[in-house]
Amino acid sequence: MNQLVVKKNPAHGSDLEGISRPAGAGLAARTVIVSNRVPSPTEKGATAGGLAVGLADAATRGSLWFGWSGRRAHETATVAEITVSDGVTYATIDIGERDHTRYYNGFANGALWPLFHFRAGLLLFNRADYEAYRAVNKAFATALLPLLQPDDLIWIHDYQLMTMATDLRALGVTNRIGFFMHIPFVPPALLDVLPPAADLLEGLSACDVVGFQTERDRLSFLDCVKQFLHISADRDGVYNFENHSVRAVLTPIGIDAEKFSQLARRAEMTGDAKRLNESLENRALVLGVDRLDYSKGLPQRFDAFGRLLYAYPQHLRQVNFLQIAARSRQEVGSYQTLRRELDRRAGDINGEFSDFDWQPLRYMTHAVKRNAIAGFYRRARVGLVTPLRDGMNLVAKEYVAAQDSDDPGVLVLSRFAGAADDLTEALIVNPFDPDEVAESIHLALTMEISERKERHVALLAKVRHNTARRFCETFLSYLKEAKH
Ligand code: GDG
Repeated sequence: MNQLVVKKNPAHGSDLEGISRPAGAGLAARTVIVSNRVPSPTEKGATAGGLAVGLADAATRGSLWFGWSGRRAHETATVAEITVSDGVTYATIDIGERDHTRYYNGFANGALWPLFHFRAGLLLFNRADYEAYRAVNKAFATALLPLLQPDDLIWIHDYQLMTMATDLRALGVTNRIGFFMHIPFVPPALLDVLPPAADLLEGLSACDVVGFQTERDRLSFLDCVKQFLHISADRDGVYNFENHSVRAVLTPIGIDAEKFSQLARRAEMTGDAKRLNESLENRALVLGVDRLDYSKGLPQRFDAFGRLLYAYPQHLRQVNFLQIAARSRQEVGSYQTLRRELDRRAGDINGEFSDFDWQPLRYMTHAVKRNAIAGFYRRARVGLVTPLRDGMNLVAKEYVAAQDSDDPGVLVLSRFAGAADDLTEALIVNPFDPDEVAESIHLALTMEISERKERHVALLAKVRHNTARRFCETFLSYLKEAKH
């Protein structure tokens, strides 16, 4: 890997231009990706999280990726540090300890995340948190400003940065700005409970293009614009806000399916996947892979597995359920509560059904390497993806891509994951109904190979078609087309 580190950003233009736009890159507009976390150029794929997976293809040579360094400092910085790796420029700022607590743990993950996953009961709002959120969004805009070139396409990602475009416009930025929402969008009745609802919608409306995972999300957003900003969009989702035109588009995210299939084939009988296989001793594997997050429906999933063992005792000793639940956002109280809840339910199930030489449920809270996960998916007869609400859910797509086409496993998928709009040949379930989920796991475990293959062919075609590359190209082409 060719990596160059430049401490602190140089003045506007200057030598940064030379680094970030390699010779031969031509006159095509540069893509500037902005996201809360920037993947480490040296540890690609090491962390659990869908955003980096979906965006890997957008960070082509010559592009700039801007965001938080992952470090907490005394104060939030407004000058970025630059690293160049494989032709991509990474620019990051440190966030102040106090700002981080309020912006990230407070407003973003304590208010926006629960609300946008339809869990108004978990929402914790306070004004100081929102002020810190605004301040960090502004710091992002201020630090990005000197790095911008006139024809850059700025692409902001996700719920942590909903007001950044307002700040960029206030600083005089006239570039095209796009925003992609990785998580669901809520209907007006839910957004209404959030005091700065209109502010957030204005932040998104300062962009030229706003993208969503599903048509339901896109329409909810337009309904909110109508209700809170009193602006109606035309049939193409285009509306006028402060003398410019905004377009709400549907651009579902995907994965690099070919690459992931290869990874799974290679990983299948090596290293960790081999160890897992040996430990299973020919038993069927039911697998869940999620960040440890209440949106993923893990307690309900554990219950459903318990119901399976109770209602279909033929699976006793014949099946193992492995749940990888990589810890995340551990400083937020609701995540600590979830962890305790899962510990308890896992203990209940194993206490009830284990034998001296068989334990039905394996549950781990540390992250596993990406290639090991790919091998695990391939070994699993059932992929259990049952979020209560999810923007897309890339695990569902990875599971499909990882299967052996001659002997594929079966995907059990929540109807409340964005992925269910497309992956209709999965066994679609309501995750709030553990009996239905148990029935579907049973169906998956006993399904004839002909039906498994038929479903898998259809699913794989979709996962291969709607790739991460297609997502990036489609979004950026909307942004390039935007009237300006
Ligand atoms: C957000 C939205 C949307 C999981 N555990 C480990 C690990 N993972 C990887 C998976 C997958 C990714 O993390 C999870 O992606 P998801 O899409 O399922 O979920 P979120 O992280 O919540 O992502 C979501 C996504 O953004 C993209 O727009 O689909 O709806 O919530 O790639 O494989 N990776 C490693 N170790 C783990 O233990 N290495």
